[in-house]
Amino acid sequence: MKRRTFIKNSLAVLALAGAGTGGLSLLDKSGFVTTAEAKGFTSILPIPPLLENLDTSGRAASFAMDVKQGTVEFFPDKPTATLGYNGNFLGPTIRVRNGQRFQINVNNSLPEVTTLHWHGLHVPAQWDGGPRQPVPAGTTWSPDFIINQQAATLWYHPHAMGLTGEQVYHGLAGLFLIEDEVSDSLDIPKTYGVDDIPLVIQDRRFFGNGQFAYAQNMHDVMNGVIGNYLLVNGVMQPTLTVPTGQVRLRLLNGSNSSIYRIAFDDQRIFQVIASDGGFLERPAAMNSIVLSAGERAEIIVDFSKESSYAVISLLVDQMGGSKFEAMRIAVNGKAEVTTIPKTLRILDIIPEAEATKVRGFIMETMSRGRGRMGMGMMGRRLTINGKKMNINRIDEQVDLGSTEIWEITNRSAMMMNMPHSMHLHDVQFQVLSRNGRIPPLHERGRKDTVLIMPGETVRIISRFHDYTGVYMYHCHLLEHEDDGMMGQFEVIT
Ligand SMILES: [Cu+2]
Repeated sequence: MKRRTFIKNSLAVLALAGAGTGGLSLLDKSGFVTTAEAKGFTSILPIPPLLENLDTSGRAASFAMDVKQGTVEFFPDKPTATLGYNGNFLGPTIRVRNGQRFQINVNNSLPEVTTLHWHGLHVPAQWDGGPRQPVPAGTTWSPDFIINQQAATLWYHPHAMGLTGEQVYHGLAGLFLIEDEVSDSLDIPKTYGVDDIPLVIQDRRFFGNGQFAYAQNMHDVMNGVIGNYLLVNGVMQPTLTVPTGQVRLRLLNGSNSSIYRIAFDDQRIFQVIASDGGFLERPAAMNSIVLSAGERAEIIVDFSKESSYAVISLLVDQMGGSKFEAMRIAVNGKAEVTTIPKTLRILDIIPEAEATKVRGFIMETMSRGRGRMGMGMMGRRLTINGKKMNINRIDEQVDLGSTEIWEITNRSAMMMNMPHSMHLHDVQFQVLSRNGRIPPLHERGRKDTVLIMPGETVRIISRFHDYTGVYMYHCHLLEHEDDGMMGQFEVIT
């Protein structure tokens, strides 16, 4: 991961050069703020408000979402221009039930086009919210569909052509939780904001005037826009107070292009109970977990043995970049849940023999034979199967009702050892293998986004059921996606 050391080293050197001036004045030559002046963990972790309608009488859950501009004072007296859903930064947590009819009016109050993509949702193509469903400035888009999948921690964010990275960076993202009879019946922490805690983890960098330093120069496109400040639910260095018992954390790597290794300062073991698309068969014990941009995991952490007011730190290692003390967790109060179940749900395993087709996808940082440094590479870098996104071209056609294996290879050229994060719309897939090996326990449930390291081949299997139409597959490093590392598959009858 040499790719990020350039930024990091240059920032570190310049930060040292400016040491002593304090706070916001520590800038490097490019004008980025380079020191994380401590907030001292004095802020309380904000919990995004719930947008839900638990009426199960058959009526639709109807919501309104305003996509708007705002400001946030990440630094005193330097308001940062932001974007938010129904607020200044990030959005509410939508919570629905499997089988519920979901209606929402998405009103675009921005001066530019946006879209709203339901990341991980199995929805009709017309309501997917990808680049094919633009919501022009000043208009309203009104999806209406039936929730048709198991309990999971999903999320939503904009996905307009070439604008995804910038809009997400400025604050457009929120969680989307689905509950079902299994999540109801399991004896796991499920009181939202008390022992069931959403954590949207993102990094940002800032200019000295407090504005987000979002650029798409060539370096940032290739490496992703990597931040030197860490936000959890939109706040730097917050503290969360939890009860003395089992606590469920719903982790989202909501960064644009970072890969996070998440752990606790005492290296404690926690139980991973869910991947992107829902519960695992049984909890997987780990003491750190890697999430690439767009991936989620639900973990349960045992705080039952802590004394009152014990403080544990959540650490986020931006692999190849900075290491952050992201958040502190103070333990206090009566436990709601003290033990967790040994089994979670029967996995609906997709047998390999069910697949009728195998497709290959090469994610490449530089197209072979055209990779000479110079003008020739400008339009060709970051491709899938040698192509960049073209909204007028369907790259793959898939039969409705079929099961397919997709073999995805990260073939990074020399000196361009770039990880990628492959995301498919429409489906929740199952990982068959990583470089020929069975994936680790926590990757054996349903997923919609998968990290593919340089040189790796990951085989996934999915069922293309229920809906026809055009969907995207793309790298979820958002600067790669915006540069065209994306293709379209059409499900046909
Ligand atoms: Cu990528």
